[in-house]
Amino acid sequence: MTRGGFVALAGRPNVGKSTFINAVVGEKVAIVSDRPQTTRRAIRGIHRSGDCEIVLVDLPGVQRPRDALTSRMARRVQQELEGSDAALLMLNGEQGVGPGDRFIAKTLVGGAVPVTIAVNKIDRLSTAALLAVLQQAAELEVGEAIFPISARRGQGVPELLAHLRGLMPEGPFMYSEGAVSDQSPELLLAELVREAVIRRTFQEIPHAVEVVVEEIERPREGLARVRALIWVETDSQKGILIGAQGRMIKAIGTASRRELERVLGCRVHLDLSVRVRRDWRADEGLLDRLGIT
Ligand SMILES: Nc1nc2c(ncn2[C@@H]2O[C@H](COP(=O)(O)OP(=O)(O)OP(=O)(O)O)[C@@H](O)[C@H]2O)c(=O)[nH]1
Ligand SMILES: [Mg+2]
Repeated sequence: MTRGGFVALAGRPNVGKSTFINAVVGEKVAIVSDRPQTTRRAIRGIHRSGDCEIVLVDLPGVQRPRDALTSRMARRVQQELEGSDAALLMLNGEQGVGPGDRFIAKTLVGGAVPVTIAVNKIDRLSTAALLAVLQQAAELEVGEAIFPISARRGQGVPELLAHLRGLMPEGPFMYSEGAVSDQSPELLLAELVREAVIRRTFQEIPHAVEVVVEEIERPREGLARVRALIWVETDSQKGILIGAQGRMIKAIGTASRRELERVLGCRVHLDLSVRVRRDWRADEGLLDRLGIT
């Protein structure tokens, strides 16, 4: 008999949820950055071992909603948590437990799904600091187990996975063998371009950017042509993204193309353009079409 289920990842922005998913899946399915609020959609990353399939659901970091975009992100987190078989509450060991973590923990207490806590980034901690943060995690009084991990280095990840496996109900596999995520190729490529943008921009720009891949063409063996639009909200943001003599957009293009070539396994011709799309974050119809639901 096989087992399998969904594990939803809850936690503040920037604690390392997407890094953890990539580590477990063994491939980059979710983009990562040191800016908060990188993840916008629930992304399913699939891990199969032996008779057990764990579908990890990467989620946006929980924060106070400011607009239609962040309201949808918050609602998605709630829905995914309710629909999963287990919740993994991730904490940033380097920062310790704060009010944001306590708020999320409260929403998980008394829910129908079992909660496990992961204290991440222990590669940055002394033994004394680790013990202190484990104590704080225990004081959240949620969850039946706490695992210290480093998503970046892999420490503690096998032990955590073994525990999660034990929580999965009996049932058939939901994804075919070798599947790593439920994202369309267009979405994955758009996300990789967005990651390149986020990593090179500051302040409000990472939040104001969305990327849409309009077309992936295969004109011949060994070559893909990808057409992508980078949306920003104002002309001044557009100016920054293009940069003096087009240097910024060129750097973004080079970095993105490298990632796209890695994923597609062939040469990529990337056609990038920057468009101003005012208030896209407040446009409910547009957010629907972007799959941010
Ligand atoms: N030192 C260290 N850094 C880590 C570890 N895991 C993640 N990070 C870093 O933490 C930052 C945030 O990682 P993400 O995986 O994007 O965090 P997230 O929780 O998905 O963030 P949101 O999508 O914004 O909610 C990145 O700079 C990662 O490289 C870890 O185990 N150790
Ligand atoms: Mg993330």
